[in-house]
Amino acid sequence: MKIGILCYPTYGGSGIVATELGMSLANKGYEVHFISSNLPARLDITNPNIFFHKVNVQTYPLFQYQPYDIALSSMIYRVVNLYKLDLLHAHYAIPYAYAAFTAKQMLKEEGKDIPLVTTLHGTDITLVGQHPSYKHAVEFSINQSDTITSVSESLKKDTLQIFNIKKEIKVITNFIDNTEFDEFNVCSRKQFATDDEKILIHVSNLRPVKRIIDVLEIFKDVEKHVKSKLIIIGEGPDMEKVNEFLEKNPNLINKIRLLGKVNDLYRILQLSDVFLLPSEQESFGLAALEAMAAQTPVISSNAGGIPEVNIQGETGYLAEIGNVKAMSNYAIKLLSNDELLLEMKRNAKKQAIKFDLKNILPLYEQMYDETLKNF
Ligand code: GMT
Repeated sequence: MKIGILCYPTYGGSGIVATELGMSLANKGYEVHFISSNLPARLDITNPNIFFHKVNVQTYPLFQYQPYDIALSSMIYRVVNLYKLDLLHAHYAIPYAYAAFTAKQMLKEEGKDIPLVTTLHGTDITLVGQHPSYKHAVEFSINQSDTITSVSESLKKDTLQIFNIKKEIKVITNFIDNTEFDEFNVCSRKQFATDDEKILIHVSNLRPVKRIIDVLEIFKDVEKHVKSKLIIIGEGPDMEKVNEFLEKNPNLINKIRLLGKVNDLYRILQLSDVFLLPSEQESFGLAALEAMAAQTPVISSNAGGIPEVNIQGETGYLAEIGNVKAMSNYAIKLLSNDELLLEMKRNAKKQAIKFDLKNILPLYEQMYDETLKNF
């Protein structure tokens, strides 16, 4: 089967899921064509079954905004025709489902068509998608998709509440390739902490929805009770808030390491003791699952789909959004009890195994087969 994957190339969760899915399909013999504005961050372009088609936007001085979506639908149309694709899979409704619908219309003019699968990832529904500037177009393009999937039950529920969706939404959860974690050599803890210190970690794109100040406040409280360090991985708009926090709390400067975007994320996750995810919204929380695959328990908010991934008292702890005190109390409890910490590390790994690629990939393959059969 020849599949066209439309996705964001960045480190964001939807791009990572799309890339990991495409690479796994390619390893199983599918021909996978990525259509994106840049080479996706984790894409192994040396795989002979993987093709990358960059969307080129012609800049023209008349335009205040360059029409990316038109260039994208033209590229989808061209790739489908040239490589005789069997199916398109849009990851994130905006603009991918919309651009794919337009490409399908162009194909129909020539008596051709191609099935479209749209996977909803989260903010395309809960944040950006419901803004009046996009809402009707998003609802329309989701309804025009031949198959709709969502990465969690919670996101499915939100989608049905926010939009008038006329088709079934199939939940296929995000996944993790545990082998990628198991094959890694762990970094030395000494690079980040002394033997008697615990390591807390947060990984995100530092957007407001991630509530980075909660991460910092949780650590500020934990650090008073448990000797510890905090590692923050990622870049984003709220980095300025981190700097302001450090200016107000200079005693924490040597206890918080800001690593920016790192490539060997897994190695650092593996030496961490607790992953903090106090998000305002999270359709699934792939970052939490990655932490669990690295045997790191999670202390999180109970936003969106997080409770489907992080299990209270088993793989970590959950509290109401913004309840910093509860989250820091949980962290203190966990980090002060080595036996409990070890048990939760083991449970976290068991949970990651439930979401392993080998369990989820067949669900995607089955969904593709059904989509083609019903087309
Ligand atoms: O929030 C992010 O870090 C990026 C965002 C995205 O759109 O790429 O992630 C969303 O999709 C991920 C993959 O399905 C989910 O694991 C994240 O929970 C979801 N983010 C939100 O819902 C805020």
